[in-house]
Amino acid sequence: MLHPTLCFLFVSTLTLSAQTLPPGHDHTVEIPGLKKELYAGITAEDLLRPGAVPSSVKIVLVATFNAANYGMNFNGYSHGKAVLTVPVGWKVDVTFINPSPIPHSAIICEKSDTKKLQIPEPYFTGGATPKHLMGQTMGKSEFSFAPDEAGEFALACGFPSHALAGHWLAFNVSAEAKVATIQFGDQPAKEVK
Ligand SMILES: [Cu+2]
Repeated sequence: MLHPTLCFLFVSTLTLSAQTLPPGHDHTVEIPGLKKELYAGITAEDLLRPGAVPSSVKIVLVATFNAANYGMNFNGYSHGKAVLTVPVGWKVDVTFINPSPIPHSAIICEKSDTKKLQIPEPYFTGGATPKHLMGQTMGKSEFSFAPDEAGEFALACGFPSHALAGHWLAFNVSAEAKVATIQFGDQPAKEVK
């Protein structure tokens, strides 16, 4: 396993070299070595779907979905630019997929935790992929949690420094909401059905 400091240096180097590219270039570059069959047919809309039973949702998070944010995205979104909202007490089933050879993971944390270099524990019990600090490459895992507290949270990559680099989506747990909604970028939030 790479030492966390080395990982951070590696990411910093990646970011620095990417910054020298012309604007917009990062969205067109192919990330090399992706195992594409792992996420064939999955779209951004699969970020949030109704669950199999009432009062539940199904989330599919694909890390390195495309080259946005140098691959540090979920289904193409980073820096909290997709906002998932679920009513408090609902059950959340997450499928995490990382088709790339660069390790990533997923963890539910407080929104403010995305400013930390490391996120040690999920905020809600069960809310992380196995060994989220080490991450996973070219694979898939599942986890579930039941948020019993309203607030502003994030579904973040738990690999050291990635959340800090923008590898996270906003996840709101609402005491007022009666349905689950998703908001992509500047578009209005819409109910998932
Ligand atoms: Cu990551």
